[in-house]
Amino acid sequence: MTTRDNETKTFTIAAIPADGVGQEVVAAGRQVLDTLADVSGGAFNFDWREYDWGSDYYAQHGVMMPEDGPDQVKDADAIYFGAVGWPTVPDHVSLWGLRLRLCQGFDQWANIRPVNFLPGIQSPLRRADDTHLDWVVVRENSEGEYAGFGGRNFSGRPGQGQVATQSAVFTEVGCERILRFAFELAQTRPGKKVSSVTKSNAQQYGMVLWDEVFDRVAADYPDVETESVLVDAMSAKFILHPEDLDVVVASNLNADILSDLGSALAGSLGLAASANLNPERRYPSMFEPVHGSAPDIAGQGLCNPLGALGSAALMLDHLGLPDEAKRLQLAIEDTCRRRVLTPDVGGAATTVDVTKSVIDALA
Ligand code: GGG
Repeated sequence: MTTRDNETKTFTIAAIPADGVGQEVVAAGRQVLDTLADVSGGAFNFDWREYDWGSDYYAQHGVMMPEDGPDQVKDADAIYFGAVGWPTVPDHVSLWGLRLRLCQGFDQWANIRPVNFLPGIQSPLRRADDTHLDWVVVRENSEGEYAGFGGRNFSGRPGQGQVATQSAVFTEVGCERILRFAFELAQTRPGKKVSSVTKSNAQQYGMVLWDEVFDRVAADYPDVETESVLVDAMSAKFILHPEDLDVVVASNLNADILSDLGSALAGSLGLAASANLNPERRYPSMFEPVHGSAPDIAGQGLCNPLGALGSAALMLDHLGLPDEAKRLQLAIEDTCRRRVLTPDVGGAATTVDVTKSVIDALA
């Protein structure tokens, strides 16, 4: 961040729209954030640096991003990301070549995925008090099942007994930092509860270590209610007793799955925002909608920009602009209340209509 004339703060943001609808939602987010800067009366602005990395870049260069890509964005105040994945590139190649490379390279070990029930959006739960529901999934984002450990044997003999191993890695340091993060987040929320999710009856090494660290860390937060729940039971609880949830902390894979379930219950994956945080602020954090590139609707102006706009609100908070974050969140809620909605949440509006509605509510 730089300050000009002791007045205007300039935030350098690396925008990486990447694939499919990522292009549309990052464009929407940039417009909305520039509007907020315009109405701030010169208090701040954004210096956007856009990168053309992704599956098209792969088609030309054989890699999702250049070798020195992380170096190119390491000094940004934040990264604003779209979505990764396209049918022309194997999914594991695109994911590891771009999104996971940035998350792991920048030690963005805490992934925050709020589950927000917005006014005017019909939840499949169909409860009278849906809009009172609000919980947050905290995802361990650097190790666990996505540590990248494993290998393939006998791959030259397809159909004749190939073997693949994929190990989950749980370190005591990795468990402790994400669990403390969850407790500290819970202390800022009215619910003051942490639900820790594992499958430690079946995964008897790493997830038992997680449970043990959870019990040890919990003792330092006597004001926070706790529970340990197996992931299968937690999936049922999301649907049957969502009012019992506040902060739900889980390993990389379990939280990835649970956060999709949560956003579907809130009405649509298209609404879900997320922050990949390097809490020490040694490296830039990355803000992105939870959804992927949605090749089936990409380029048609039909995708829901609200997940990306909610992620922009999380980014504003991270940049030290909590009032602007709140203002953007209220503009999102206003748009939902007026039912300017894309088809995934039962409306007929386009991506541009929804973006314009949020901008109108801000201006
Ligand atoms: N904007 C999120 C995104 O592009 N997700 C694609 C994906 O497959 N992500 C897997 C993960 O979250 O680890």
